[in-house]
Amino acid sequence: MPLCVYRVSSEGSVRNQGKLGYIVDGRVIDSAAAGGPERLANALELSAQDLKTALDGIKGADGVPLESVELLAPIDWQEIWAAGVTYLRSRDARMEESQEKSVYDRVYDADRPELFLKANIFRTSGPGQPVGIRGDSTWDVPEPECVLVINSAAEIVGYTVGNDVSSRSIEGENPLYLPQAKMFDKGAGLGPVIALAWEIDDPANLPITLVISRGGKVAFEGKTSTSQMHRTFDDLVGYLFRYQDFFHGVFLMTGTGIVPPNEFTLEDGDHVAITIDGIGTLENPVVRLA
Ligand code: DO4
Ligand code: MG
Repeated sequence: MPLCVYRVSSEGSVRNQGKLGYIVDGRVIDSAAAGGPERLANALELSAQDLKTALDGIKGADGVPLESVELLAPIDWQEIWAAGVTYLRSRDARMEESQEKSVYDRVYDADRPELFLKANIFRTSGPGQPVGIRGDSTWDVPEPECVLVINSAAEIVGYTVGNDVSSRSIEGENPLYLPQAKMFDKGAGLGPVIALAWEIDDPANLPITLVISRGGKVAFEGKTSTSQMHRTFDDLVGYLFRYQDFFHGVFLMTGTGIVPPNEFTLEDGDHVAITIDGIGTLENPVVRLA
């Protein structure tokens, strides 16, 4: 029974008119109307136990069929942060693309992880909405990542699917260009829903698949699992919350373990599907930003 952010018609803005929904047996319950948390931010201000209690209290309320709503990126006031080089495959790919190989090798083995600010709601695409590739980049990839949904008390209360769309040509030229390789309009994909932490049996063992289609044919397909991560989720959360608070909660992309071969780059019109077992599939078309 996951959480979602949704709208019931095409009226209103995709970015700020989303309601918090609780999906029970194929119905979407309007959390605010049913007496639950009004927005995602309010849900993430609660402890995990209080959120569970609040959702238990509304699960019998009336809802509308899931097919009748438009799912939006499941985010409101939170920042999206990201961890890098948490899988061996990511370390190897960065060392191949970069002129500064040792920074990736060193961070893979260091105690302190690589953490960077990735996006907010205004740069994030929900299910079915286009993700962007930069007009000034020549080598672009999707990065399929398990995303932690963390409350203000640093508890992991949910998981969603993320796409850390990245420019390999810009990051490869100089690691100091990382913010430009990572942050741009439509540069993050998120959704389709937030699976609640207490409903996921083994988050450290979730299969992740990526399928990129071009002209109706599969152009690349890859698989990994969160079991291949070189760090634990708790370790990443611990570092993220060092010396900073997230009053409305925060998202953390946990790094990619799937990187297409070096000759592959995303193109305008591609279709990206990322599946994490137990959470869902996030699908987005790709658009080259003008
Ligand atoms: O070091 C650059 C970013 C790495 C990254 O985003 C990842 O490993 O997923
Ligand atoms: Mg990444």
